[in-house]
Amino acid sequence: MASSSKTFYITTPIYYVNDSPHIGHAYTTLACDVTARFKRMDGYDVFFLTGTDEHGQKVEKSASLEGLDPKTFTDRVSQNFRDLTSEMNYSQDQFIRTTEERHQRCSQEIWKRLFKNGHIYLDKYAGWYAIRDEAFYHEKELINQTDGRKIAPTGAEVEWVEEPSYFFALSKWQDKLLNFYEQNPNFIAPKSRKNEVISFVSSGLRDLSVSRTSFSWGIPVPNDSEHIIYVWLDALSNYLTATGFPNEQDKKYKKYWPPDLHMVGKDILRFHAVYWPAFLMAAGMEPPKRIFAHGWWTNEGKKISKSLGNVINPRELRDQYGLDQVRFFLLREVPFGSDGDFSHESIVSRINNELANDLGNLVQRSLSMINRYYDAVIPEPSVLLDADKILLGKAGTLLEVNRAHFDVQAFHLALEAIWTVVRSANIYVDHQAPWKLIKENPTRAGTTLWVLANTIKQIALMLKPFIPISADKILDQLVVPKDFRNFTNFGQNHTEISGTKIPKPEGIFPRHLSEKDKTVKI
Ligand code: ME8
Repeated sequence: MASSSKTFYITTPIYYVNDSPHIGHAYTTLACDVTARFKRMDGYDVFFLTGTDEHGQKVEKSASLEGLDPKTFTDRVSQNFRDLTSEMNYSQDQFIRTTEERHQRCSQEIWKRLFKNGHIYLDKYAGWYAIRDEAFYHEKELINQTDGRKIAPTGAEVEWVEEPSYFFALSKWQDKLLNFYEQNPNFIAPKSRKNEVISFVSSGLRDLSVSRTSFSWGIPVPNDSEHIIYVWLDALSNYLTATGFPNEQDKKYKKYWPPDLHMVGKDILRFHAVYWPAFLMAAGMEPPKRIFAHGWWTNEGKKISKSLGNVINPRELRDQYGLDQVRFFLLREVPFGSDGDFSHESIVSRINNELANDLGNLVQRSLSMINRYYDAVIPEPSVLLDADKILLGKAGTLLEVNRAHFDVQAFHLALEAIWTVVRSANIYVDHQAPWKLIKENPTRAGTTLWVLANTIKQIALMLKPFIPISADKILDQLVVPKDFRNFTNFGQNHTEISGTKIPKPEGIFPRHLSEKDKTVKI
């Protein structure tokens, strides 16, 4: 596609390499991938970034538990996250690692700017720290356990830390942040999360410890090698590193900064919506445009955790159900932003009812009729009746409708909008009954099959960001040229499809036998 003046910079969190990727990581990156693909098809010049967060005490500890030095350990685990990107068919433009040299330069430059602008001072930290969250907690935030232990509100263990530390003067940013949220009402989404952030900031901000001295796996503080930069300041700056910063002449930096969307889970919203804009404003830089904090997946009603042994490996899920089936399920099942529960029963039901029955049957029966009655050539339309116009109209407006849904990350609504058309198309087939018309009124039968071919094409185009491989198979069956698989002229060129000779249709979404079905069979 020609180069575009519309740019879109989207990021995933960079994942800690203390552990293997699981469904939660796959979910966030999937949401970004679907957005990046949608925007590209819609003519945007997209920069989609993902990667790994490799410094800090948590990673250092995991490496030592494995008996490895942190570098060897992070090389290995980071590769698992990189592998996930191909296993899940993500289309990132860059995969960043915080152990790269360019990132050290970027992170240190931000530090220098904060220091030069008078926002960092040296003091001593004495307080609680949760290694699992890599976060400092105030005594009053902690929950007392019956056994006398204290835990963070996230459930993480905390430990008492006392060490020399540099501080970022976050307390000075309270009013500026509140003002920023007011001026930029779409900065934090969904709304409930935005309210949480505003109430957190309104209740008063304490200065933030931004360096550590009790371990060494991190980026050295410029001019004080006793300290390493706090892992969250290090990690957040990855979004700048990837654009070529500190080279402000870098084409990427000029083109893409500030990011259009940081996609995160609700657990790390505070870091992105409070600390990050404060760091950036203090360094004299533009904050991102939007942070979306999505909800949390549980597994069959239980929190996903290694200790419970119920971690869902995305690769295994893909092998069991199919890649696009998993991609579809994750964004279809749960309103994006809310928490969701994974269950085998629900994925099987989505696959069978919606992919195999609704969509699969629509494609299969429509194309089979073209194959059988029209020698596999998509027929010419004749006069369009109301029913034809209504269906084509519904399909043709999908782009406008879904642009609006994508603008607010309502992926579930985008899929629902597509499914409304899929269901309408199935009702149309049943009502029009082309298999009867072919005997009574062949011209009319041809028109209905042409309407269906067009509708299926629009459906497949709209589904392409979500289920790229399957949507391409549908578009292959309609012989839509690769160059036309985007949103240019969406819903307009209805007639160009007639006269196309199509291949013999093949099923795309096999039904999946549920455990119940399997039991019945035996
Ligand atoms: O927090 N449900 O990395 P992390 C949904 N390195 N999403 C989940 C999930 C679940 N059960 N579990 C994890 C970090 N996630 C930092 C980020 S960014 C500058 C630094 C997803 O490996 C979700 O996106 O702990 C969450 O925010 C992220 O993984 C946390 O990944």
